[in-house]
Amino acid sequence: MSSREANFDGLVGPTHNYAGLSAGNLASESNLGRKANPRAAALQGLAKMKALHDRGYWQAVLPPLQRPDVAALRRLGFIGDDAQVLVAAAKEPVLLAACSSASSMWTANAATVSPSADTADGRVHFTPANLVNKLHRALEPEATGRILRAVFPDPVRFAHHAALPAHESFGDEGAANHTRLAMDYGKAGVEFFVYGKHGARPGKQPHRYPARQTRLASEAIARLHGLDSRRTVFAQQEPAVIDAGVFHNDVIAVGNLDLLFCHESAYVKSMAVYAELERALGGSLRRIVVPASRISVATAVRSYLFNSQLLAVDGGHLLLAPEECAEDPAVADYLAELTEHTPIREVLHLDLRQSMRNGGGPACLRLRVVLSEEERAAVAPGVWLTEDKYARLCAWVERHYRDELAPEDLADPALLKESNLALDELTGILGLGAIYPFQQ
Ligand code: SUG
Repeated sequence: MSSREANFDGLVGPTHNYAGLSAGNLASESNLGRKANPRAAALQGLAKMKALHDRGYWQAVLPPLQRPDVAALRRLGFIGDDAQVLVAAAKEPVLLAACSSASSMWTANAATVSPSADTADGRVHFTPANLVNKLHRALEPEATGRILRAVFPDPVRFAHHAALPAHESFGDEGAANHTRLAMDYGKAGVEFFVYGKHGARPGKQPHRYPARQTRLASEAIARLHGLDSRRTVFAQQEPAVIDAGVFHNDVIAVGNLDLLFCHESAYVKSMAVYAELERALGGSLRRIVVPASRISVATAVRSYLFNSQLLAVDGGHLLLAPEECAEDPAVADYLAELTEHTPIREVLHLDLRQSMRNGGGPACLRLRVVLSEEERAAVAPGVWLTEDKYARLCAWVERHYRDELAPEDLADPALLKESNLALDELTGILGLGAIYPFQQ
């Protein structure tokens, strides 16, 4: 039975804002305090989902986590009813912002996923990322795991693991540092893990910004998922690029099927990495390696060229890039040539500016899950995007989301009420039942 790739996009939550929470993510740092537009953010994300659905791709929606996370604020010692907790927490704006971030929208960081063709027990395996490097993101894994279990419920087809131990040695950022290459979606493929540092041994690592992913974490996931070591490749990200703002591998590389599109500075000993991928793939790896002479790392980070989605089309690939790529002359020139002499047949630009200002481009907003037809039929049916679901979700956003939100608005008890009301209704639209703690 044929397998295909499905994209599970994170729906942007009602608290989307710019709190400058991610050191090493240049967009997040530079947009601190700017007013956000949660309504536009959610609609931009939905428009991306719709564009891919319209082109015939399997497209699904993952609901946002409940924010502000009042339970987390209580764990930090803020007391009283919900409104009192928020007012008290407002005196510690960094903590309130961390507990209010809509960062679960970047579902490339939700989990690492291995398709059933790659795993020893023939199930699709999921390990939620522990995201230990950033306080606001470290609050995600438990609830994310709960949502993944609700969306992929069948234990015969889907295996769910707990997030790795919440310690820096096992820093794990999920699919953002994991690429699956294969000659065909349904055939055993190569799982390619990229880490920033080892986790237990000293060695090459960035000086300025953190290496969020460790090799120890990637190795643990490969074991948990029952991957074949002959088809598993580990590579270190070049520390200098992390220091230049490449906080995840998906900011400097993207792969799909037998194609790898990356910057020449992405990896330590890149030639050896390509050779290993080629050997593991057992077929010829197609590579588009962009030299610094064409596009500098700084331009790649600014434009988010490599955070594009690479999708299979007849006889090649479609590149779904952020609009910022069309605005940068060097990137625009490069992309114009790309379709002439590479397997990339078409480039589609989309406006995802609201998410981009927090360092989240097209690829950050989606979790890729390769599924057979039977596995697809075992997914909670209500999460698939359809024409009708798209219309209902847009109307739902228009009804519940604010069009302006600043970090100081996070203490507003009305925002919590609005958000919970919206999420309660959303679980009905997606047919997911009571997934949020406030619904229990
Ligand atoms: O973890 N930004 C996210 C962006 C994640 C992008 N994901 C991938 N590359 N796959 C992060 O740094 C910023 C939130 C703020 O500053 O308000 C934030 O969390």
